[in-house]
Amino acid sequence: MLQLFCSALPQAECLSVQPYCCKKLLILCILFRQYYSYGRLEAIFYLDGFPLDNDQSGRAIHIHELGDLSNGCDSTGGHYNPFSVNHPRHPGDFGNFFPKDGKIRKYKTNLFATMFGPYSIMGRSIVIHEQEDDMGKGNNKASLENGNAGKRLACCVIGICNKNLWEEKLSEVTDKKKRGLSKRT
Ligand SMILES: [Cu+2]
Ligand SMILES: [Zn+2]
Repeated sequence: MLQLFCSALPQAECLSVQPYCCKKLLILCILFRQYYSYGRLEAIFYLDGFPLDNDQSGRAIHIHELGDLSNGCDSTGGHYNPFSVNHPRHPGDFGNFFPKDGKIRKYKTNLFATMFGPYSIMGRSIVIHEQEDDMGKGNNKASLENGNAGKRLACCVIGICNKNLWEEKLSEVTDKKKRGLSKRT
C-alpha cells in the first residue's frame, strides 16, 4: 500500500489578485491511497480557508504535469496528460469542489490516476483553481485543455507521507457524511 500526501502554501503571486482567498487558504491537504498497481486510487480532499462570503463558487482541482514550484503554481505546466486526450479525460481531472463554511471535505474513490508504474502521479503536482471547471463544454480550445478554470490559487507537489494521516482525515470526512452535512457529490 502506498500513500501520498500533498500539502502546500498558496500561490504567492495570487495574494495581490485574490487576497480574501489566498491569504487564508493555508491548509491544503490532499491524500491518496492505492493498495496495489491495478487497484483504484482513493483520495481525500481536505482544504480550509475559502472565503465564507462566496461559498457557492466551485473550484477546479487537477493534477498538473510538473512538480516544479520554482515559480509558484505557474511552473507546474499544464494538466498531466500522458495519453494525449482532451480535458476532462486526464487522469487528474478531479472536477469541481464546492466549499461549505470555507472548507472542502471530500473523499473520492475509483480515480483513474495511479501511483504505480510509468504513469505514476508521484512527484507531479496538484493545482486548485479560482474558478469552476467547464468540463470540456466551453466550446473553445482552452476548454479541451484545462476546462477554463482560471487562476491557480494554490498548489503542491505529491510525495510520500506517514500513513496515520489517512486514517485521521478519513474519519473526519466520513463522519461528516454520516451527519448529512455533505450533500454535494
Ligand atoms: Cu489545473
Ligand atoms: Zn484536464
